[in-house]
Amino acid sequence: MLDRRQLLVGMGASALSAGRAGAEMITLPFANGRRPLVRYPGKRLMIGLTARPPQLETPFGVFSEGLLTPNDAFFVRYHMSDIPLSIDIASYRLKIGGHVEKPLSLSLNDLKRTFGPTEIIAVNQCSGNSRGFFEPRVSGGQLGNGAMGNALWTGVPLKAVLERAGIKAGAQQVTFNGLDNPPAPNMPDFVKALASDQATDGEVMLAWAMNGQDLPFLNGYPLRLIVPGYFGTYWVKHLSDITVLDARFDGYWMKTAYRVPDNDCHCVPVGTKPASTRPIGKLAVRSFITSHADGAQLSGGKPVIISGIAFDSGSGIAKVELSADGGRAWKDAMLGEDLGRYSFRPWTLALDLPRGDQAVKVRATSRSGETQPMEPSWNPAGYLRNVIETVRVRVA
Ligand SMILES: Nc1nc2c(c(=O)[nH]1)N[C@H]1C(S)=C(S)[C@@H](COP(=O)(O)O)O[C@H]1N2
Ligand SMILES: [Mo]
Repeated sequence: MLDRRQLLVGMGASALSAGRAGAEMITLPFANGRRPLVRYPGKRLMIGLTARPPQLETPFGVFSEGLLTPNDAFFVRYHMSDIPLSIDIASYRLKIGGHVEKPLSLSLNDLKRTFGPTEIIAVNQCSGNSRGFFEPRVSGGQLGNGAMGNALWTGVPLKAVLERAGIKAGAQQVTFNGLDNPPAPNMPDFVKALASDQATDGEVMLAWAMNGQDLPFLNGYPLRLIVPGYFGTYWVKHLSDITVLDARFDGYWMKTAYRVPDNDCHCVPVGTKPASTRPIGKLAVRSFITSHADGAQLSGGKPVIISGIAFDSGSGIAKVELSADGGRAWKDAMLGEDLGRYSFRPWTLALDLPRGDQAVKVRATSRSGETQPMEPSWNPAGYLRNVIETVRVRVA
C-alpha cells in the first residue's frame, strides 16, 4: 500500500509564510523597480513581484548558467489568489469533454501509460515580460526581463488525447482550465482557448515533466499545457478540464484580456487605444546579452567575448548581430548548439572594444525574416516587447 501522504504533493505548511521579504532587495532598472528576493518551496531566491498569488521573476543572471532554465529558477505567474496548495495525485483527474464522442476522465498514470511520451524544448515567456521598461508606463506586473524560461517538456501530444475522445464535426475551439479559482465567484475563472486546428496540430502538448523532473508545483503540477511558440498565457497550469466547443469561446481571458492591437506590429502610437484587438499569439523574436550585465567593468586591450541567447516563435534563429556603435555597423555572432527551433539559441562573438564607456546592442533575425526594432513599439497592455537590447559596459 502506498502511503497516502506521499501522494499529496504540495507546497507544504511553509507555503503561506514563504515568500516573506527577506533582507535582500534588488533594483530593476526602472522607476519603482525595487523588489524583495523571496524564497518559495522548490525555488531558489527569486525576484518577488506579488505574494498573493505568488509571482516570481527569474534573476537575469540565471540565463548565463545554461541554455535550459533550472526548475528552481523558472519564473512563476498566476492571476488569481486561490491557487491549489496541495494536489492529491491519486484522485487527480484530467477531464476531456464537450463536443466529443466519448468524454474522458484520466489519471496521470492513465495519461502516461496510454499515450507514448513526447519531448520538446521550448521557451515559455509571459506576454508582459519586460513590461516595466514601457515608456510611457502601462499598468500590469512591472516585470524586468526575467518572465521567461527555456525547458525540456515531457508529456503527450494533445492531439492523441483529443483523438481518443473523438472530436465531433463542427468543433471550433478547445478550452483549458486549471485547478486555480477566482477569489470571488463573480470574477472570471482563468480559462484559455485555442482553435481546434491548433489544438490538434500534434505540437501542442500536455506535459507532466520539466527538465526531466515532475513539474514544480508552482509551474503547474501535475500537468500543464505546452503551446510551443506561443506566449505563456496559453500554457495553462494544474490543467484539469479540456472542453471542445462547437462555437467560439468568449470568456474574459480571451475576449477582454490578453489582446493586442489587430495590425501587423501589434502596436499603436504611444498613449493611444487600438481601434480593434485580437488575442495575443506568437512570440516575437528577441535576443539578450547574458555574459555581461549592464554597467559591467571590463579590462581593455584584448577582445571581449560576448555571449547570449536568442529565440523566436519557432521558425528558428537565422542570425544574431552585435553593434558597438549605436547600430550603424553590425557584426555576425556565431550561433551555438541548436536544441530545436522553439529553444533559446546560444550565440557568441569576440568584440574589440575601445577603452571607455561602450554600449553593445544585440539584434536577432529569425529564419522567417522577422527582426527586432531599434525603437520600442508600444501597446496599452505592455505586451510583446522586443526592442533591440543594449548593455553598457566600461572598458578600463
Ligand atoms: N492555471 C493557470 N495557468 C496559467 C496561468 C494562471 O494564472 N493559472 N497563467 C498563465 C500565464 S499568463 C503565464 S505567463 C504562464 C506562466 O507559467 P509559469 O508560472 O510556469 O512560469 O502560465 C500560464 N498558465
Ligand atoms: Mo503571462
